[in-house]
Amino acid sequence: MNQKSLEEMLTALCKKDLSLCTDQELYTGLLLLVKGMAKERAAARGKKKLYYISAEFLIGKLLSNNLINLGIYDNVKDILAKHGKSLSHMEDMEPEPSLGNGGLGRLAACFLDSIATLGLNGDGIGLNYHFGLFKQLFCSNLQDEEPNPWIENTSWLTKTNVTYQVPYKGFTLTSRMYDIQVTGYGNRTNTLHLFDVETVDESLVTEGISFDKTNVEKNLTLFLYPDDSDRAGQVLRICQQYFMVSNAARLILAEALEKGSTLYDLPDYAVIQINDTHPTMVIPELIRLLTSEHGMEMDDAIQVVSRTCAYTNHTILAEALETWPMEYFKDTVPQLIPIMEILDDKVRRKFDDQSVAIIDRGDRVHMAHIDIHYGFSVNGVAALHTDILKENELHNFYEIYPGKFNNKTNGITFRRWLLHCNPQLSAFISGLIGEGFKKDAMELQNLNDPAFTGNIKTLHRLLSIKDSKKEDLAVYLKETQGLDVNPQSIFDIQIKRLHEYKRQQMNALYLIHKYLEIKQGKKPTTPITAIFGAKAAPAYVIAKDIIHMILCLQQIIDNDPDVKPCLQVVMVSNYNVTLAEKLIPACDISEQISLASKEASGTGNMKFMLNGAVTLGTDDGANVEIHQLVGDDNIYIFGDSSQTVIDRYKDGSYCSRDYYESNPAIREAVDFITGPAMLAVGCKENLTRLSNELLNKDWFMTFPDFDAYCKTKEQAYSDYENRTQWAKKMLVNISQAGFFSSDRTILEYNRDIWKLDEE
Ligand code: GFP
Repeated sequence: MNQKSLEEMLTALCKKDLSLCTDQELYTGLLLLVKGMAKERAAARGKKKLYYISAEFLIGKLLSNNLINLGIYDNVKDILAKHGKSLSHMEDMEPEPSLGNGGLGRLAACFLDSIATLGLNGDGIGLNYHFGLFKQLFCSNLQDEEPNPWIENTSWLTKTNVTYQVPYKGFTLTSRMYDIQVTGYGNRTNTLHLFDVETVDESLVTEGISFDKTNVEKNLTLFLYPDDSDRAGQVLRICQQYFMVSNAARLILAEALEKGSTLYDLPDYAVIQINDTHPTMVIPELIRLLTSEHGMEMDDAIQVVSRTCAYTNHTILAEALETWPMEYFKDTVPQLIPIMEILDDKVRRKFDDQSVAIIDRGDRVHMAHIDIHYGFSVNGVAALHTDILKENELHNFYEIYPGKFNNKTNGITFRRWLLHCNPQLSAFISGLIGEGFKKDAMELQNLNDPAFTGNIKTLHRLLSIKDSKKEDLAVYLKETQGLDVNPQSIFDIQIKRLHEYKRQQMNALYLIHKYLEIKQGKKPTTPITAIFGAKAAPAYVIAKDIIHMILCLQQIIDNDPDVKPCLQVVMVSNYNVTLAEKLIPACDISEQISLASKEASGTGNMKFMLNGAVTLGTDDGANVEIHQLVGDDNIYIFGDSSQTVIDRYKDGSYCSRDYYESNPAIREAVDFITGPAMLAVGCKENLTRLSNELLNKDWFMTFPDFDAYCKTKEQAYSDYENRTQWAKKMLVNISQAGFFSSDRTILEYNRDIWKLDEE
């Protein structure tokens, strides 16, 4: 579409001259424009369709991404500029849907983008949480939680006529489907279907994020991951999951029937990707519907469903592999019990091995076991992770079903994580190697050419882009959070969900160590700004204590004129996709320091490398593959190997106190947590609890890696001083990032699992 007709359309939608419109009116006009254009590309082509079911879709703001994918971003920007308006103001107005928690949900969003971009027939299915996860605030150096409303009168959601009856014990809920369009980059539009219940009552939420957890009709879709530390919370989660999959199952069957399926041939019409175990109940629910509503024999239904469903595992952490007491299902969705018992019975007859049972001796249902027995594919999300699944965590299953297991190393969409968040870098790359990388990310490899990596001018241009992104971030943090950061310092960034295995606490211990060194006069050559962004699950006490420690440290350093000029600690509040889009392009050092074997993949690591940050990390998750691609010289790897860690867990020999006793640096840092400086700004109970946790448990083994971490980090800081050499590392990282495009990942899913027609 040409500029003139675009302008006319926008003017018609805004109903007045663009220069007379408020930003809000323009935002609404643009939203309607995009929705209209996206609709024209919607097409239900192809017999077979993928249904990607996920509890989370961390889609981020949609306006700019859609404009880019529709190919009109620059045109719209120019049209607005002509009328004295700025597109970035409209971007700022958009509320960010908070429909995800971390990497799991962001991966789902990247996948939707790539599925549409590759012209594949595939939709997402999830829930329409009114208040999303939660909004994070800091108060007295502690995390506070508030609802995060994001749905506005005119929003990306479109109300549909699709409704179903979802049965629970003692009551039935009427659902409603809302759609969000997913525009592919220069390709078709798919859909994200979000189910909701019309009886939801937002006024139920009173203090913070607390609400009556027992009133399912009114609370079902209020929050993503409501607190499940008690029975009511756990039952609510089962109700949410069942709502998601019961609606999904009905939609999938209806669409297949409409296209002429007999349902015995369902696998020719539908493939379901179960994203982590939250959607697992789709298996028994589909079997239930096929047998009770469509007259299919039980064995046939089990066969059909098993050939339709595939499962992705995202973690080896036992606590994250869901198991639910059978009793909870009896109290909520008793209609599934006979099916689950049959599924369990079939497994028992075949395998005399408790470890692969669906219902264990304690009457708990192992959700992942349902997926593995009754799905046709089981995949991990990075090479190391899949190996660990095969060799350790799911070894007994791998022995039974070796052919089901496969790896799909995660990826990220370059539309959002390069073109949108870093147009300057994107233009720089285009200037060197042309535009081809935008469609085929592997073309980035052309950057790894001595003509570029050996060219001082090119390298210095790259550095100046990084500098400008750091300036932008500094301005943004000041404006939005009142934070002062020095753009001339090294930006060392760790942004991800707060979890002990991700080891934000190890980073904080290093910072204490560094603080103490500076106090003794050992100052870094270039000032350092350590930036954190992380939400802690509301009921995860130690995670909140870690946030408390970081915030206290931030305050201590802020008030210390000796240290502040050379070291700053900054924790941004309410870390979300929008903040990530600002932080990632500005990063020098990307912290990926999980305990080896524990981070299934990581995807932040990929976003950072794509934007020219250098990774400081353990040989874990996708870091392993990044390491292989960029080589030893362009990454900082430290710490125990995954095998060492696995062995150490097995032999149970780890004793954190031994390290504390024998390592003065560790002792000093740990003692500081409960020392006078911290107690002056922090809360004794939290700090003592955290210190005790480290001293008596340290389940994620920060102490054994501590020395190596400090040493490697110092090396990275020292290498940073040679700006040209550093720029070369940056460029090599960018050049090797192509493998981590989610387009590659999705092509592999399609080749090996989904087998949809490509358009
Ligand atoms: C989880 C895993 C990550 C993985 C993502 C996507 O993310 O290692 O990259 O899923 O597969 F832990 P989080 O939700 O923990 O961020």
